[in-house]
Amino acid sequence: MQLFKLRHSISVSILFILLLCNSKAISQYNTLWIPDTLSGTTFNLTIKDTFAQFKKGNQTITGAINNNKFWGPTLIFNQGDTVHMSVTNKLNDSTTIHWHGMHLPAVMDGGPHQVIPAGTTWQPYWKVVNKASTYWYHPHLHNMTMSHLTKGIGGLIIVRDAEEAALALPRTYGVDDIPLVVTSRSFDASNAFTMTDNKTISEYGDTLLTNGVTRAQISLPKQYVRFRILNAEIERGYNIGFSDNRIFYVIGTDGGLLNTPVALTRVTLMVGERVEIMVNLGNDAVGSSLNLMSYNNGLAFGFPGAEPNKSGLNGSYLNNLNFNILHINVVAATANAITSVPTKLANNTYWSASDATVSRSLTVTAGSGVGLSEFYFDNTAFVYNTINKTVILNNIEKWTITNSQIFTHAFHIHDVEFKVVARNGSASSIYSWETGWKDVLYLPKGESVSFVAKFDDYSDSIHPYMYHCHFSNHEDGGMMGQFVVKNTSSLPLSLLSFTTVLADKEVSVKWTTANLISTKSFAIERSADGINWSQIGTVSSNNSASINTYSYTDVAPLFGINYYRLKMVDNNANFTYSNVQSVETTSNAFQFKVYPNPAKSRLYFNFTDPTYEVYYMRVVNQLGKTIFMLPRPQLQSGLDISTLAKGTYFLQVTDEKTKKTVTKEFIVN
Ligand SMILES: [Cu+2]
Repeated sequence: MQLFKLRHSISVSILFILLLCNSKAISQYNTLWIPDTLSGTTFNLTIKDTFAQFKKGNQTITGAINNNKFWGPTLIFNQGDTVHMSVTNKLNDSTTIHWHGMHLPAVMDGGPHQVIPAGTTWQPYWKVVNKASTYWYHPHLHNMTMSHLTKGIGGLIIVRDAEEAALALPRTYGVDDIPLVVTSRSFDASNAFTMTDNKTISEYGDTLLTNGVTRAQISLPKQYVRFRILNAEIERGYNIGFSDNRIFYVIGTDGGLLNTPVALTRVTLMVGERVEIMVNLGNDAVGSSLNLMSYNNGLAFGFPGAEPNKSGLNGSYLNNLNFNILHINVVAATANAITSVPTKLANNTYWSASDATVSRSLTVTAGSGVGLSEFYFDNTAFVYNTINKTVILNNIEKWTITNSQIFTHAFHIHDVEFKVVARNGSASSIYSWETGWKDVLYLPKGESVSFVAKFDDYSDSIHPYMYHCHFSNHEDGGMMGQFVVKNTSSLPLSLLSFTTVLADKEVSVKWTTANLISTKSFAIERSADGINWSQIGTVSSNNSASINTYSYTDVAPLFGINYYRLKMVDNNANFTYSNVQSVETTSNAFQFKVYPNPAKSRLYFNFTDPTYEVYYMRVVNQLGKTIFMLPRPQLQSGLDISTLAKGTYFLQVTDEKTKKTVTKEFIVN
């Protein structure tokens, strides 16, 4: 009995000690959050304000996508698919979502010009032509980028393709293929994120967040594992390695797999850059642990985050420190574990400096010093309506960016993946890990870096692409420029207007051209999805320079959205496409007139079908602000608009049956 009691009390004590150890482990590390994934070809993203518990006490106001508390889902794209995005902005601010690294038309790019006003949905789409790699999406509204990124808005994109799928690589998301989004934040006394906008607070956070988790840990199997690491910082650079200095293998960079893996013990990762690495845990004992670290201690001034000061201007607790990114606990191997790194990964053929037919240079210069304007390109701050460069479609260009300023930058260009061809003029000086496709480059102080890219597939003389420093404080401060890709082989041709006329499905297509001396004919093409096109008719030009407006009437086969474009064929059988426009055909039941227009106090509705009921109605002002939201409105005695100020408004009327929305303009006088 005594013995039993003693044993019992010992076992209770051991249990108590175990619990203590366990609770210590819990308090020391938090489980790494693995973002949920969305796949397929239709992606719904809702950007919203929310809150997350990072610290004891108050929750922190954050921004996130869908049901997350910070950051967003990982989008899985398959090369060759056409992806349709539906991005709803439920913030109180306008924002944009840029598809970082994606090769797509400029109007789909989500740069500063593709504004998504609060309360609206933006629906870009494109065919995925990028190689398998890790990309990301993030806000890009000029002057708001740092603010919206700081909130936590963004997400990863994983592109898969046949070349990558054929390799024996770790590919089980969250098990042996781990996404790591590294950034840092500072918190004020009430646990709100603090952010630089007056240069008194650091751009560098004091607290590291790995996938939005402080002191993150993960259990990983005893085998080769893959990390897809994104530097999602505002400004800090990382010098990544493992706590026992073990070798790891870089298998991919921003725009795809390397041709062969590169063995390293450290890799630099600037803001916006991604790196895919493989590391062997096969020789680690189950139950052992190690850390993925950033070795920022002792780095020379100029590397972002190497500053010695822990507070004040550019100060941060993490500055010039070696710090943990992820605590790794080794557990048993999985079935079908990957036990080696392929010796051959990809068959990329890269551009070399001699392929370029155009050379450009950009120089990092000092900014005005006012506010965030610390640095510019070529002494010129970003101006929303100024196109800084014009690139001719299909040009292969060499760009050299020279940084003779006192600080490092991260240069990013939209539209293309490029090949770094020289550092300080020397091809042999490029880093071993940057031999593959890139869209961000590390631009240390006092260096120049050259890259070569081909600007193919997409031209648009109106909508520009951006190039900028990816430090969002520098970018917001004006360290950004924009370029258009122009197709000079085609004559200007644009679709003017579309109207549904007469019957339900009758569409009038009108277009205009510059003088069409050499043009023979136009083919009119229609598509139900904007992707697959068929010719529906032709119109011949009379070759008269004086007539440049044409029209064609089509009867669409379906109610709903129809897409139209023109194919212009010249006398040499060269052809070019116009811009694409859409027109919505609606059922008769949904046809209605609004009167009087202009109106003063009451607006009346005349539906073709008098028994028709509206599902939802919104009245929106010219700035896109919703004034009235009217679910299933009773409209027999009209709509009271007496509270509206004089001006132009839009009625957005949603059909009960199809849930499609028609917008009509009206004026209050
Ligand atoms: Cu910069």
